[in-house]
Amino acid sequence: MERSISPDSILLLKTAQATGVTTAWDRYEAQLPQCGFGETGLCCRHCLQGPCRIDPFGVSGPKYGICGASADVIVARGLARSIAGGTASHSAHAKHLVHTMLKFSRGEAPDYSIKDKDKFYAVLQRVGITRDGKSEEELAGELAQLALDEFSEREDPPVWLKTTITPARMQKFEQFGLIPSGLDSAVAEVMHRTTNGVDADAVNILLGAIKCAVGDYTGMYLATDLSDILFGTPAPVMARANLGTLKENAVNIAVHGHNPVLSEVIVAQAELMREEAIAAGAPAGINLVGICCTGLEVMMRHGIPTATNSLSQELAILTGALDAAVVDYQCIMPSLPTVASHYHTAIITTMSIAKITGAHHIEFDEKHAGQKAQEIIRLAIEAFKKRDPAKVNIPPVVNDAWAGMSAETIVKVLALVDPQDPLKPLVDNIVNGNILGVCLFAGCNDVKITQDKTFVELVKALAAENVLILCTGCASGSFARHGLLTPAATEKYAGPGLKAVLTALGQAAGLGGPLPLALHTGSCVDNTRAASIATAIANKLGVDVSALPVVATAPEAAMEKAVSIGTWAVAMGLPTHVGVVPPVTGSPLVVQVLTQTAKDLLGGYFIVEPDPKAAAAKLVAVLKERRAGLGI
Ligand code: BF8
Ligand code: SF4
Repeated sequence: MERSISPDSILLLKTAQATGVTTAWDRYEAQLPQCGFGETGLCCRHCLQGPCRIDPFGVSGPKYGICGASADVIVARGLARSIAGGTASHSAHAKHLVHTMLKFSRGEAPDYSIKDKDKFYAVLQRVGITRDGKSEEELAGELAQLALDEFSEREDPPVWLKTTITPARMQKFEQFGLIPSGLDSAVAEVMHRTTNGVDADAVNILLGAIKCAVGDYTGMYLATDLSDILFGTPAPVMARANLGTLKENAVNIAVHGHNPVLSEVIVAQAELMREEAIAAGAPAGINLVGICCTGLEVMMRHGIPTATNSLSQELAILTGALDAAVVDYQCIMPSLPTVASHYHTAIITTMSIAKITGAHHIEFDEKHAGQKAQEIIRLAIEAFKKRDPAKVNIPPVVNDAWAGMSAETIVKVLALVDPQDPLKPLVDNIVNGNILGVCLFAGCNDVKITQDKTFVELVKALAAENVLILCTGCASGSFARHGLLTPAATEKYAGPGLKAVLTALGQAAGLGGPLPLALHTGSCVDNTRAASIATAIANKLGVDVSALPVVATAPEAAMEKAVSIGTWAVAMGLPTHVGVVPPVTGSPLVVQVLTQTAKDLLGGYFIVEPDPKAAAAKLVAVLKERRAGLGI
């Protein structure tokens, strides 16, 4: 199988081969064939009597685990635990932001401030906190406390859930018992009910898993709100992409991971430390680039280039020009220090919960944020001094990429066409058929799929059918690296109706051309930005999200976080495509619930289709079915 269609990845994979450096692709191939029990979800290790394995063909092998768990129960429990893993990740990210805001409110985080006051006031109003002459710090403290209360057990539905979804969706969640009592308790409940001897009804387990995923949505919404308040709501910004954004004559530092709490301070300090880098022999100073979602956060807010994605993160080191990778948490390969041992690159971990053997560790804390960021940058400058010029091999691949398309930005652009009723131009163009529907691209790169191939083929096929594209996370990174976040891509790939709409909006926004083919809506936690637009449209039309011609896709999904996001997208009523077969095929019942029964209960459901052309055809058919349902 071809490993990647990304030119910079292809070039550096050759370097890896020539120099004997092992990458994720090599380790994947060394695993093949992967375990069939694991692939079908039929392996259970939830107690020490296991591992138990069920015969996937139902022929002569075991049909039950030692405790009597069936294939359906084992598969459902495995999926539920993945969703709990994803939810725990996003919720921990959100909680980190809550603590930062709390520290700010107490004067214990001097490097932070309320950057976006408009959003601050809008969120306060939405969650029901009155301003009443209170100071900014007092209000921040109240908001942080309310947010913190979302995590533990509470009697009322989570505030960030009930204030952000349609009334009809809220009713549905009540009807099916899908409202989590708290974000942490949602995860804990799944861990409890999936342990040996608790929930042994596959459908009930799946409902519990969906409830947890609704908690995932809630935590993600909260994280995006607090990030925008503390660091600014993204506005349109032209950035660049690919590993060609590394500079031979600069100290190159990659910020990698997910949470902007540290990377925002690094961006600020890097400006101040330029002279130190120049004095060390780097005439271009400090060049910050991003990897994964931390990278996308600073791309959205500061135009910092996105160098590469999760799957190809090791390749950044193989350029020989990366002086440091500063990581926080999630999607960071434990292999980074091993790859870096062939080069001069400093791998710097910063979180107490996310250390890697062989990396430097500089523990970050909000109280000393600026000082810690300086320490980190100084370590990068020291590493730069050890760079071997003979090993520098930066692929000459750079693409332009527009970012910063937050929900607020999209509404502002639409308001240029109709200031009284900003959503009207979008709704009108959906009704008149210029736009067939909307597709949110999310999720990862997955080593099981040629990197970026499904992303690129699927987006081109959907855009040609006049589907408006939003993207987040590694989908945004992938499109950025292939020049698809540009007006030129719109000219080339958009169908006539979509092109006309994007051109009218781009001209209204003063771009002198169309908006980019795909609107980069943010990092993975920012998937709720797209959900908020769908909710606003649904509320405007007086329908539920499940009636709208809106779909989601994670064509190259890899992580548990992608599973939890996909599941809440389904819970919200969105048909959701996945291009990688998840480990559920060992249970026809689970497959049926996810792909069919969910449609009857929630409106949303999973569509599993690895082939991009077939996936495009299925998604277009779904959008047409939704349009027919609305009578348009
Ligand atoms: O949260 S898309 S590989 S980087 S999990 Fe990870 Fe997947 Fe990328 Fe960001 Ni999201
Ligand atoms: Fe086996 Fe049941 Fe234990 Fe799972 S929980 S390992 S199926 S005995």
